[in-house]
This record gives sequence, C-alpha cells and structure tokens, in this order.
Amino acid sequence: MSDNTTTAGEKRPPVILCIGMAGSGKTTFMQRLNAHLHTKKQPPYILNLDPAVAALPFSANIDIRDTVNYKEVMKQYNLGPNGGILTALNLFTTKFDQVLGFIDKRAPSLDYILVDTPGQIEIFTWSASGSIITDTLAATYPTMIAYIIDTPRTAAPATFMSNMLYACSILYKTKVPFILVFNKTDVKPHDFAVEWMTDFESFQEALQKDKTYMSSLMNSMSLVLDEFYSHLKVVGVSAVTGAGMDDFLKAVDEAVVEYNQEYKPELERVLEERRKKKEADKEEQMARLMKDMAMEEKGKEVKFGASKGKTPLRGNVDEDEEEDEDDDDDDDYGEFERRPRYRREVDSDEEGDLEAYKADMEERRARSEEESLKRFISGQRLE
Ligand SMILES: Nc1nc2c(ncn2[C@@H]2O[C@H](COP(=O)(O)OP(=O)(O)OP(=O)(O)O)[C@@H](O)[C@H]2O)c(=O)[nH]1
Ligand SMILES: [Mg+2]
Repeated sequence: MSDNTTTAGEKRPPVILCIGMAGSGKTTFMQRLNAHLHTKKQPPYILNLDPAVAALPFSANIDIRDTVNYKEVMKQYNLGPNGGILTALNLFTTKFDQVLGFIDKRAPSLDYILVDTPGQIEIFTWSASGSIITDTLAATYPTMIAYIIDTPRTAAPATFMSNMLYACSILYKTKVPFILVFNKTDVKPHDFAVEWMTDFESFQEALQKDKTYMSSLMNSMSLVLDEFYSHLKVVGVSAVTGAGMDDFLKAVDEAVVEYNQEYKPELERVLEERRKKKEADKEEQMARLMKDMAMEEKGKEVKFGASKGKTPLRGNVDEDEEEDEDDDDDDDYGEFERRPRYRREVDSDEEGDLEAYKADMEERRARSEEESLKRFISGQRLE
C-alpha cells in the first residue's frame, strides 16, 4: 500500500466511491471487495448511500436506510421512486458532518473506506448532495471514483461511447482520481475496451460497422475522448468470481498517489486563494469604511450653496462648528484650500454650486468604475 499518512502522522485511508449505471454490479463488487479485504485482514469501513436497496450482501457500518425510510419520504413529500431516493439522500446529507465524525474516529485503524451509491447514477452524480458528500470526503481523505461498467452490455460501440462520455462528465465534475472498473469479465472479457481506448483507429473501425444514425455523431465525439482516456486507470474484474481484485487494489494505490500529487495541492491552492480573497475583501471593506468616515468628517465642514444670504445645503453639522463655519464663510474662504474636492463650491451663485456638485458626482462615478474594473481584473486572476 502507498503512504496514506499525513505529515502529522495521521492515517488517511482511501475512500472508494462505487458509482455506475443501474445493475452494473456496484453492490456485488463491494461485497466481493469486502470479502477480499477481509481475507487480507484489512476489513474496510462501509457506507451504504442507496436508500432503495432491499437487502445488502454485506453489513454496512453506516447505512442511509437507518436514517431515512425512502418509502416514507415518497409518501410524505408525494414523490415518485427517484424523487424519493434523491430526497432521502438530501436529508441524509444534512447529517453528513456527523457521519464524517464517525469516520474520523475510525480512520486511524482503517485501510479502506467503501461507499455504495444509488442505482440511478444521476441521483448521486448530478445532485448537490452527491457533490457535497464527494467534496467533503475528498477534503480529508484520498477519495476516488470506481466507475463500475457492465462489460457485456457495453460491447456495442455506441453504448461504449455513451458510457465513456458519462464517465468523462463525472471525472470533469468531481476532479477526483478515477478508476474504470470493467465488471462481469467472467461473461465477457474487457480486452476489446482496452483496445478501443488505446488504439483510436480500431474504435473508428468498429464505429464504421455500426450503420445507425449514431455512428457519425459518435465519430466526432470519439475525438474528444482521447484526452479523457489519458487520465484513467483501467481494470477488469468479476465481482462474481473475484478475478482482478488485486489489480483493482493496485489501481487504488496509484489513485492515492495521484490524489496526493494532483488533487490535494489543487485543493490547497483553491483554499489558499479563497482565504486570500476573503482577506483582500476585508481590507477593501475596511478601506472603504475609513474613506467613508473621512468623508463624513469632511461633510461636517462642507456646505453646498454656502454663500451669504442663502440657505446652505448640508447635513450633520454640530452647532458649535456651524457657528465657526458661518463665521469663516462670512469672512473668507481660505479654509476651502484644505478641501480641494469642494473648492468649486466657493462660488457664491447656485449655478456654481450645482456645477461643483455635478463635477463631484462625475469624479465619484469614474472612481467607482475604476474600482470595479480593478476588482474584476483581480477576480479574473483568481478564477
Ligand atoms: N456474471 C456476473 N454477474 C454479475 C457480476 N456482478 C454483478 N452481477 C450481477 O448483476 C446484477 C446486478 O448487480 P448489483 O450488484 O445489484 O448491481 P448494482 O449496480 O448494485 O445495481 P443497482 O444498485 O440496482 O443499480 C446481479 O444480478 C448480479 O448478480 C459479475 O461480475 N458477473
Ligand atoms: Mg446496488
């Protein structure tokens, strides 16, 4: 096993999220992996996130079904089965900090954490709760996705392509290391898939034999996948016979290394950037506050239309100050020298005052535009 300890010496077992199309064999694969790890004396910690599974072939340490009854959820919220499963997962996610607490306590004595997900793949991959669970786990543990594929049902080029595109979208969404697990190899070996993934021409050939309308669409899309394949680890397994389990564990070790070398530094970079941005925002707010306070101070002295015999247009002025200032106004305008922004107000007619006011507003607008441009540019750099 690769090094799963932090610099502080804490053990961080890898988290394996089993995701895949309905019936691809996620649960059976988890059962096989569980048995395999038990024989290696490395019993895993198991989370079941599928509220709709009738019976689990292994005992889960944390089972969503203990927290929410999805059939009750369906009744209460008047939902169909998929809505019920999604809502059950959402409700469970609200308690995920507690779940993480349990995992954290057990982590030092664990080698692996396995997570089974609902059969309807999109419930986990496209929901907010799926993202929250994945990101929360990945923030602490080397987390990876084991994307389980039903090999015999993926033998047609078009189905293969759809499955790969789906996997691709999950990889780019979650950004965690990704293992393609071709399951059910006891029924059909996965060599064809490996060939299609490594030899682009052979896949093109296979596509050409497919005369359906899909083939031209697939042809263009297959070009995109080349880049995607380079990010993957591929293994063939049989959850029924147990073939390929050690290969899978080797891929897990590689994924841990990938997590430590790529995902973790990126995560730390994003967190650091967020922290810096927060600090910069705070400083900017503080600067604005200071400026506003300075303006207020000036406002006490400033008068619009402060000419003889006219009512000055101004805000809070202390009575004492008012007297002083009135005196000043009567005698001379020398003090305005100290307030260049309002110098034009010295003019004694109302038109002049209006001009000064307009000029002041113009200056403010220009400054706020510059500010927001600066903020935009620094925001762009943070993206
Ligand atoms: N031959 C063969 N059958 C398998 C294998 N793995 C799973 N199956 C069968 O595939 C069917 C579905 O397996 P599950 O483990 O329930 O699949 P799942 O992905 O958890 O299904 P959902 O959670 O309902 O989406 C079952 O009948 C399994 O016996 C395998 O490696 N070989
Ligand atoms: Mg299942």
